[in-house]
Formats: sequence, structure tokens, C-alpha cells
Amino acid sequence: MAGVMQAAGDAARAIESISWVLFAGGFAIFAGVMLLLAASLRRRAGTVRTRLWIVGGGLLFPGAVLAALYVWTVGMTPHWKPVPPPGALVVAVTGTMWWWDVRYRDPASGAEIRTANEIRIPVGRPVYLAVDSNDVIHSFWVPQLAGKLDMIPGRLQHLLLSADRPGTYRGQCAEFCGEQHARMVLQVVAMAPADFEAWLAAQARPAVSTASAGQQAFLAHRCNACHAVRGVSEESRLGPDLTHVGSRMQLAAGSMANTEDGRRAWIAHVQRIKSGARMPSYEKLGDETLAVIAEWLGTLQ
Ligand code: HEC
Ligand SMILES: [Cu+2]
Repeated sequence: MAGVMQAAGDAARAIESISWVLFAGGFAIFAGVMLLLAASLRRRAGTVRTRLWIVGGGLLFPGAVLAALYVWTVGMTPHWKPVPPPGALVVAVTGTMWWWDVRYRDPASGAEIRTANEIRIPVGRPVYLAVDSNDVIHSFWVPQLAGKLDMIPGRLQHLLLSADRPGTYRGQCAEFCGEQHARMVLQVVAMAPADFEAWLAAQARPAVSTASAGQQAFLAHRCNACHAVRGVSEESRLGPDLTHVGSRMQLAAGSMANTEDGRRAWIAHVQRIKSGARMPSYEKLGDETLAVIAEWLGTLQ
């Protein structure tokens, strides 16, 4: 279980410590109250100093505890940073019903690199996420790395996180956003810095245009009306950028594994797999066409 209590970065670790203190403190106070209750039942009326207990236990004690928690947690909460700290990797993430559009800048050329549903980051380097939404309010939440941040249309917000060990950290939209909210999953993959640089350089390259039957079918059936494949077609942004779709682990925001069968099933039966998704089902293309498209998409590494 990859949850809040297995923090893998500073922002999440603050939340983990606060949670432990709240659990332990809450339990201790609950146990104390139960002991007092038991003791009070054994006393005879008139021997308890009511006023002392009301003022001390009912006002001063909770006041002191809450004030201390307030000072401690405010000090620990990561502060909002209007600009990225030096050396940070900047990544833009836009929530869309029901997937995640992810953009990087190519450090070599400054060009934009788009991908979807998967954010790769270098271990140990601060990552400054610029987060917003295309439609309704979503919420960015990768419990092992940081707290939640709402993704609000028309408002750019920032989240600073870092991973201190390599791994794949699951994220999930945490604000109900419509029928496929549950299938709005994202993966954050923390990699060794050199591996990350190599991955980013590969993502920066356009897809190699081939005269394959798969590419021809993709264009002939106007998949590019919604999907960009850099180097092949640069049209719409209504759907995820597919330039390097073959390099991703999962399809359609965690709906299925990114295998050839998975891609074929997805294209044919979108509305059965993720009903309401903003892409039509393409059973009508027939097995052979679906197979060549699925195969070609797999070559887009
Ligand atoms: C009307 C717009 C539209 C058209 C046309 C369209 N798609 Fe999509 N496609 C989408 C959207 C939106 C998603 C994201 C769905 C989701 O995850 O909720 C998507 C997701 C996908 C994915 C998964 C991508 C990922 O990163 O997980 C693949 C693969 C895909 N489409 C292939 C195709 C192919 C092949 C065609 C043509 C036969 C096609 N699409 C036509 C809108 C479209
Ligand atoms: Cu959601």
C-alpha cells in the first residue's frame, strides 16, 4: 500500500509526522478522558471540584494543545513559493476530464515537450509543478510525495515536491470531477538524474515518421483530430499527446496496461472501458486496422 504513511519526499514527510503526532496525541487524550470518566463514576457526588475541571480540562487544556499544534504545523507546512527555487525542474500539469496533460521544457532547445498521465522526475532535485485545469476542478495528489492541491480552471497554482528514492509513486485525482474520476490515475516515476536526462532527451525528439500501415490508418481515420504526434501531425490537443505513447506504462490514466493488446482493446472499446471518455470507440475499423494502429503506437518510444 503506497500511502500517506510511506513518505518518499520532504513535503510528504511533514504530513506523515503531523499525522503520527495527531494519532498518538488523540489516543492519549482519549485514554485520559476514559480514565477520568471511570474515576468519576466511583466518586460520590459533591467531592469533585466541578469548576476546576471545566476551566482546566474544558478550556485551558484544549486551548494550550490546539495553540501548540497550530504553531508547530504552520511552521512545518511548506510555504507557497511564487517562483521556482534555483535548480528546480519545472513541470506543468493540466487536469482534463479524465486524464493529465504534462509539459516540460527541453533544456537544450527551450521547446515544449508534452506527454500524459506520467511524470518522470530526477531523484533528489526539487520539482516545481505548475498546476491548473482545462474544465472542472480536479485535485493533484501523490500521497507519498506531497499533499493535495486543487487544480482550478483559470488559476495557476504551484506545488513543490521532491523524491528522495527512486520508485513509482501512484497519484490519483482527489476531487470528484465526473463519472470517470476514479480512472484518473497518474504515475510519478522518480529516476536517477542521468536516466532522467536520457528520458527527457528521448521525449524531446519528434516521432520518426514511417510509411507504415499503422501511421497511414491513424491519419486516414483522423485520430490526429484530437491527438498530436510530433513529426507526423501537429493538430489538436483535445486528447493526450501520443508522440512517445509507446514509452508510457499505462493507458488512459491508469485504465489499463500499455501493451499491444491493451492499446487495441482501448481503441476499439473506449466507451466500454471508460464510458464517457472524450474519445469514441472504434470497433468499426476492424481487427486488422486496429492491430496495425496498436502496433505502430507501440513503436512510438
Ligand atoms: C474526439 C477526440 C479523439 C479522437 C478522434 C481520438 N481520440 Fe484517442 N483519446 C482522446 C481522449 C480525450 C483520450 C483520453 C481519454 C481518457 O483517458 O479519459 C484519448 C486517449 C487515447 C489513448 C491513450 C493515451 C494515453 O496516453 O494513455 C490512445 C492510445 C488513443 N487515444 C488513440 C487513439 C486513436 C488510435 C484514435 C483514432 C482511431 C483516437 N485515439 C481518436 C480523444 C480522441
Ligand atoms: Cu477527479
